[in-house]
Amino acid sequence: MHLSTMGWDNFFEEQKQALKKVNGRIARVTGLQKNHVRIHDGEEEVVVKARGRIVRGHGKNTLFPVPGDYVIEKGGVVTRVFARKNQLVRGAAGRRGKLDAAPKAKQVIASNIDTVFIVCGLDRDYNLRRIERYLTLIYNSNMTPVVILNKADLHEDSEPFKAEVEEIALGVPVHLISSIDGDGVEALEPYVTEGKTICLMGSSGAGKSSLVNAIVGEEIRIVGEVSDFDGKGMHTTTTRDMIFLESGGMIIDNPGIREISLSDEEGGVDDTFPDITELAAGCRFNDCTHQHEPECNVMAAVESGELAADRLINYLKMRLELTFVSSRESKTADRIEKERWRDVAKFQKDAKTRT
Ligand SMILES: Nc1nc2c(ncn2[C@@H]2O[C@H](COP(=O)(O)OP(=O)(O)O)[C@@H](O)[C@H]2O)c(=O)[nH]1
Ligand SMILES: [Mg+2]
Ligand SMILES: [Zn+2]
Repeated sequence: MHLSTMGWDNFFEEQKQALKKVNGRIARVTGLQKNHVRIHDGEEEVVVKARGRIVRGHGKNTLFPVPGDYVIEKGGVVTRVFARKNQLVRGAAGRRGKLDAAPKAKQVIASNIDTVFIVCGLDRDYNLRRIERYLTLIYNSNMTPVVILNKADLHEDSEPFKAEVEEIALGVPVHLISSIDGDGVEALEPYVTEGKTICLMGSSGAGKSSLVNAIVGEEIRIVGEVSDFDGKGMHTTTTRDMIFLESGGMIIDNPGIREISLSDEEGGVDDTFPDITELAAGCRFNDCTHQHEPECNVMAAVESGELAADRLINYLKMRLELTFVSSRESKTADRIEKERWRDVAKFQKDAKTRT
């Protein structure tokens, strides 16, 4: 293996050329735990330290390495993190029900990703609203999503699930697969060609590790394993998150996402709900909240059956959640929480009485 087959390209080469000299070796981060980083330089994989909690990055930025990063390591210590092409960011989550509910800092989970696989099991895991949340997070991170509906073997006909997801994930490829018997897995090959990096997202039990095994054709990941994270979403042991495929592609499994919360600087909610954004253009008021205003085109679409009430409810929930995240006023968390749900509850009630 060579760095260039590990996704290293001109974007990083230019950064390297801008350095006076490379003091150490260049490698890619394949896993991490608090102060330890697992790196692969194309020849060997070693566990090294990230000095303190912060490492000198590109220019004046300080970056803590995450899986997918390219770094310079010297003498067992990571000394530099190359600037990222993109980063998967878990939004700031307020600690609910506590007085000190200041939003936590945003957390970077993985970087330099070409495609994110949203893995969803066609069992109890199946949840359209959760898929919408993942989509928003991925769009906010400037990445390309693909939905993988796993465990298709549990149903005689799983096509209706696909159709349903396609309806909410507009323009996003949706694949039906079974990791257990390998059905549909070959359709994922175009995403994992040489130098491409995939990141897996999805609930515990969705079948992410099984999918890795199905793609590799060997039991290299432990199925049924519940990952061991500390409060910051970091592994408590230095596990290997990045898997190198024979095709030259890479898959990051378990990069430290257990729950999703959102931030919305890039308009990810609107990207996830383009149908609602379009309908909203027909509302009488520019700042219509689509909850109680007269001549609201969005509510009209729900009433006529053109837009699913559930979809609007999820959209409103996400909007409220984002308001919550950005709300740094002196209100107590309880108060914000109450307000946050009041409007949704009212809408749900209204929607029921309307239909
Ligand atoms: N029926 C069925 N079960 C599956 C499939 N893929 C995974 N599972 C089961 O789902 C459970 C969780 O799988 P795992 O790969 O550990 O999920 P992870 O937590 O997302 O990594 C295990 O019991 C697997 O055997 C599938 O395609 N079909
Ligand atoms: Mg797993
Ligand atoms: Zn409206």
